[in-house]
Amino acid sequence: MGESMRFPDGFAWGVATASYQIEGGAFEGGRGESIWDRFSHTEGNVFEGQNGDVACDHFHRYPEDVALMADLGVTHYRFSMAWPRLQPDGSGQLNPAGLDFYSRLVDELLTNGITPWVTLYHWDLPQVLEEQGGWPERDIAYRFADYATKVHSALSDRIRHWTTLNEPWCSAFLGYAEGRHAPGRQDHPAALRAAHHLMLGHGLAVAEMRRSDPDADYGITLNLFPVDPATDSAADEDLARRIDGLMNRQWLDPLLRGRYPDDLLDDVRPVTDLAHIQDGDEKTINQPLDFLGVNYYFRHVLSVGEQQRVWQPGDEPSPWPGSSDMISVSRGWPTTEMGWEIDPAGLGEVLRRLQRDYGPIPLYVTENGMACPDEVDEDGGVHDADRVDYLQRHFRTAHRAIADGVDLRGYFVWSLLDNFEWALGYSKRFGLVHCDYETQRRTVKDSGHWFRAAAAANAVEPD
Ligand code: GBH
Repeated sequence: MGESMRFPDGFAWGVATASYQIEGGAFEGGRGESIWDRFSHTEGNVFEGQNGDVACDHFHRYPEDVALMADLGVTHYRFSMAWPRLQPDGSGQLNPAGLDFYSRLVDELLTNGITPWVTLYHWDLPQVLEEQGGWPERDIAYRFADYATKVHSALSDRIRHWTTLNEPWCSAFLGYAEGRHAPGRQDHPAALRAAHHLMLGHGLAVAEMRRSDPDADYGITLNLFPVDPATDSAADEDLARRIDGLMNRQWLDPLLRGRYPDDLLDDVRPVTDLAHIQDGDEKTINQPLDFLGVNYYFRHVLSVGEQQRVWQPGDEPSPWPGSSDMISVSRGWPTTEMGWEIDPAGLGEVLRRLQRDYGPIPLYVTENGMACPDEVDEDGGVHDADRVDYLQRHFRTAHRAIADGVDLRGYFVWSLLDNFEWALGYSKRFGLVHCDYETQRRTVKDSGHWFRAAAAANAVEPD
């Protein structure tokens, strides 16, 4: 074994979670209903009819969970706030009990020397706002900015890292196009409007938060993918361009260059007249950012299915407006339990591309991790060797990217705990820590012990 691969001083060794996936306490502290409550309580949407009513009961057990993080040597904790806990009716003054929960959590983190890294929106929209039209309606961008600004002014004395949105692609296209996520709508024009209003809400929120506190850090988290054509046929190459537009450039270009890509707008014109993009919106979206968060899981290798088919109402739901002919090709590589091919090199490609095409901007991996069928062993441990190997390989890739000059400042593993994996319920386990949902007992997995050693050394072993 060669010399260990050390990360730069101050590198953030983080773990990530999201409110609906871990909190539970769904009916406590005056919390309002979210679209995920409604969706998961509606039959047929989630694996075995499961929901986040209790989840990991983090709402009550947060001191134990913060102690676990401290024990693992976590330096930064990325978590999200449930909008309906803070604004049960989607507007107005903040709910004191909701605010109190997050305030206590933040104090607990700070007492343990862990930096809070907040996401304002990780998919749990107040149901009342969905009933007013949800993200496809322009007014919601202003509602989001109002919510963000109020939470920010209440907590920015202690929270210095603010992320507006997690993965707007999922909110817009799984929520409103494919319908596999809440609110479960299947309407391509609406999904494209949702995408724009998410971006607009981000821009409005960052502008207002920065005006009131210029010294804190503001950013956003995107799920980004390398997108490769399966063959060098012109049709596959064109498909890869279109999916790269929808998946990656739809967000990166307005955020960091102040303009939607022309080719993306051309691609979606058969589905929408684009009237929802008003003069000045792109400028609003193009706020200076202090960091960009990258969630990386796998690569898309794509081939055209049917000939250049444009989605029509009544067609099978696809999350790709204007590009419903896409087929994801398997290369036969080993996969995670999600069926995702394990491809650490793809992380390096995403990071280098950001640096090259959109930099300079400080980058953080805000999610990366692996689902495994973990069980507590007779010896009391959880022996997730595959996850240890997965994390090691991805961290090495990150280290090589830094050596090549990529400004990567930290890495948050998804996830601290096994949790509610959206439409897949509790059937997929991503945690460094195992959660027994009957007893709420937490057990640190081998990957958690690996993380502790790596964080303490600020280094990983080379291959
Ligand atoms: C990220 O989403 C999320 O930020 C995080 O909340 C999630 O737990 C994690 O990755 C792992 O998936 O619900 O049937 O569509 C990435 C997008 C969303 C894709 C959930 C897989 C599960 C299958 N993921 N989805 S389904």
